[in-house]
Amino acid sequence: MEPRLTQRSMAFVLAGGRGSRLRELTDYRVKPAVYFGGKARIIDFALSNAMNSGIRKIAVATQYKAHSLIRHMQRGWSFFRAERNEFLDILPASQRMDETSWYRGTADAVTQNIDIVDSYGVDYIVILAGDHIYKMDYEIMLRQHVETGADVTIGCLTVPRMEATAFGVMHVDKSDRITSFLEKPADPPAIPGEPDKALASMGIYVFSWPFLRDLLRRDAEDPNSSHDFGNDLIPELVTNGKAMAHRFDDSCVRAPGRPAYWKDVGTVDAFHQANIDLTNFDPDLNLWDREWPVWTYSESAPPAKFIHDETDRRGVAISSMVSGGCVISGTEVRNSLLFTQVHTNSFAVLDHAVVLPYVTVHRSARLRRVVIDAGVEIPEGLVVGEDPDEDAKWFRVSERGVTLITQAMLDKRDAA
Ligand code: ADQ
Ligand code: ADP
Repeated sequence: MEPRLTQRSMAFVLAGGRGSRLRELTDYRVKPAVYFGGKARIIDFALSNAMNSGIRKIAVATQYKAHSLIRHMQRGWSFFRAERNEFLDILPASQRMDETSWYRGTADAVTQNIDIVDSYGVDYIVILAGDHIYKMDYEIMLRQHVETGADVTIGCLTVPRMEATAFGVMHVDKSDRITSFLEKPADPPAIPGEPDKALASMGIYVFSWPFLRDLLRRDAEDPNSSHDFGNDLIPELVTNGKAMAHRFDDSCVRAPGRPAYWKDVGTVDAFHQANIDLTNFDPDLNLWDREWPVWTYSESAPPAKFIHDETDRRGVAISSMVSGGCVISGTEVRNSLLFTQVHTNSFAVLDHAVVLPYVTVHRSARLRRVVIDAGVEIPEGLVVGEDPDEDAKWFRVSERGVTLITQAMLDKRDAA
């Protein structure tokens, strides 16, 4: 029997970019290491897609603030077995060859590891970004790539035209062959006949490995290249090769009854909204799906506990998700998402709060529309989300009025 396409393929995950629009959330960790959904980190979505698609050879290129990411993968993703020809390799920048530099562009991150990819002995490589929340079956994309004989197949989706300035934007012909590609255009070209929409690259690429290896070697010699997929390699292949679009739609997921879900949680607003959306009655992102689970490192912790305290205040959570190890004592929690080991005390109120792990909320704090960084100690009586001017004095208030609270901000406030 022929091996499955996914067995002849590897995933190469680019996880080096900071994600500076997440502001202080990425001060100590790169965007793919940012927590999401109560238990997971952002990178778990791309890694789980690879796993669930049947890909068991994965390389993750890291550079900026990689400690948290590396620790997470060591804890949560160490079940790959070399005896079964399965690998998950972490490839930090600037440890390869004689380079003193970090990875230059995204393509350089692969070029510097050509020998490692060679050692996997795969025919195909799926290049992924480690910083999106989505569920996608890469096997379908691989199959399309092989059937069309493309040089590169690019995952793409329809986005509002005005949001497409952050993406590579393409035009395609009737067969979905890409006829033009502009990386992050200031004035994105619309889909013909749909003036408010644009076809955007998801930054997901499938290549045959020997083809990409040759391309990378040529690119490495090119003094005019910034060694980046979106800026250099993809535009070149659209002009001089055969680049095909793979449309991300409901046929690319195995999530019965739910729409295809893809989100870039790149800003504090988008991050807050996507997390809070999980508390909806019927969220678009189904984390309960046993066909397509999101794998992660899960700390062992006792079940969440809700305490009716000595002052007769009830600890309750309504329309919320509360992770293991949490203790909700005499606190009212509404429309909120609490990660592992969050402890809250009497008379406190949490409303539309995204609370990362190991946070303590002391008595009588009232927090509305907040993102609280990991490990933060919220002092007694702190009120956030009622007076935007006061909040902005100490904390980071987003465009849409979500307040990000970190320990460094609280320490500064304390010192003042
Ligand atoms: P961006 O996301 O802006 O656009 P980029 O900053 O290159 O592109 O990041 C892509 C991925 O690579 C991210 O996961 C990032 O963490 C990682 N990364 C960035 N620099 C890296 C480096 N030097 N080494 C290792 N990893 C690195 C890209 C495409 C667009 C497309 C969008 C979709 O260029 O065409 O539309 O992705 O989000
Ligand atoms: P972890 O991976 O340890 O669960 P985080 O992603 O929250 O946690 O943190 C990433 C790294 O940054 C960790 O090494 C953590 O110890 C460090 N870190 C977090 N907050 C701070 C801080 N305020 N000052 C210095 N280092 C920090």
